[in-house]
Amino acid sequence: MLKLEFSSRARPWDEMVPTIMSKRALITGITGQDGSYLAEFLLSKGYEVHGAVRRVALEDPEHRLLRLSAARNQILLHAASLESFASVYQLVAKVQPEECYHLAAQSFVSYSFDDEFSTLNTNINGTHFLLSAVKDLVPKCRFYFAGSSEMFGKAEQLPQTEHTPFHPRSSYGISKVCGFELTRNYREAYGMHASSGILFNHESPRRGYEFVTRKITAAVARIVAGKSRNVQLGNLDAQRDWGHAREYVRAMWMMLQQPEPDDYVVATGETHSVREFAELAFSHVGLDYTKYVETDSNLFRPAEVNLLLGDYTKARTKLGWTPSTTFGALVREMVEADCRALSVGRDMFQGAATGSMA
Ligand code: GDR
Repeated sequence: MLKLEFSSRARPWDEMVPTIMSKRALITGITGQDGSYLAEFLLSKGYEVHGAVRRVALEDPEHRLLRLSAARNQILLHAASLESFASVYQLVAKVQPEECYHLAAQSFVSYSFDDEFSTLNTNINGTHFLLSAVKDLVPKCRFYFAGSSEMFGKAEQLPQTEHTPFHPRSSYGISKVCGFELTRNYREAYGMHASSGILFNHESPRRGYEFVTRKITAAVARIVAGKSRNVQLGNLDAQRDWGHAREYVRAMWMMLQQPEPDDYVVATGETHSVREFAELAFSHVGLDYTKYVETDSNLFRPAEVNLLLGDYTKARTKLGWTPSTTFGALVREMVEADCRALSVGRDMFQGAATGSMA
């Protein structure tokens, strides 16, 4: 945290010099993959970082705050429930943020088919409550909403841009369209600096185990360690535009530094199937994925999003943002991290360790 204050030896005219204070940011969803990278990034920029967490997270920090271990002592955490307007209002009143990053959501698409009602309630109300509280209490606060490529769903264009019509295929996707429209409406109706990132899939060693990439890389490590024999997956033919989460949080911050609020696609411009991901992950430890991957029809979704590919031209030209981690480097980093956690695989890693797209 950067905070310059005058010493007792300050001279009278020093009062003319403005005190440099750090900016105050509030992150919802700070315990997740993106929240933890964003917290670290904002700290590196000298921000005072506040995070909203569930009360249970404070009661079980060893597990629930694991991703925050590097930043834990430098951030301020507040127990809050995004399902209660009163709680959100109190949170914003207490923190008085200058930038607010709203990342918290029920973010697992598969689960949204099991419980549409809670997904819609939590995701839509959470965004609405926060926007409303920010408008009332800190109207100059810059607001970021975590939109998603799932809003494109059964996409009508390839690649997808900020102008591609939405056709969500799950209650999760619908909730994100609603949050996106709420954010746009608060921008237009109340003049708020409110922006949405339309982020395509972004992964890292901090990804939750329920998502397909981490499920695969964790399975590779367990198989190498002799703890598992195989892994069950659903639709191997789904194609996604996969980038690195650490780079995507930088784009969030860049959006809030612009003079005008706007919406941006954040993607790599490259798409790969789940099958390709599995093939590469297993081949990195010298294994043939066909011997270990089984398909389970129960893991197919009632309505699938088959192909996502993002065009990030606007983010590149207006924000100056570009991705740099290749698909191969992302898969490798995740496999190696999972293998390292089980102390296996070091002598098996295949291929050169180049991480850049350039
Ligand atoms: P997604 O991510 O739904 O794209 O949303 P996920 O990793 O869950 O699925 C990607 C694709 O893989 C297929 N798949 C499986 N998925 C899971 N989870 N488990 C499996 O066993 C499996 N087998 C095949 C899926 O059918 C799908 O096509 C992610 C989330 O982070 C969202 O919150 C975010 O908004 C979007 O990315 C951008």
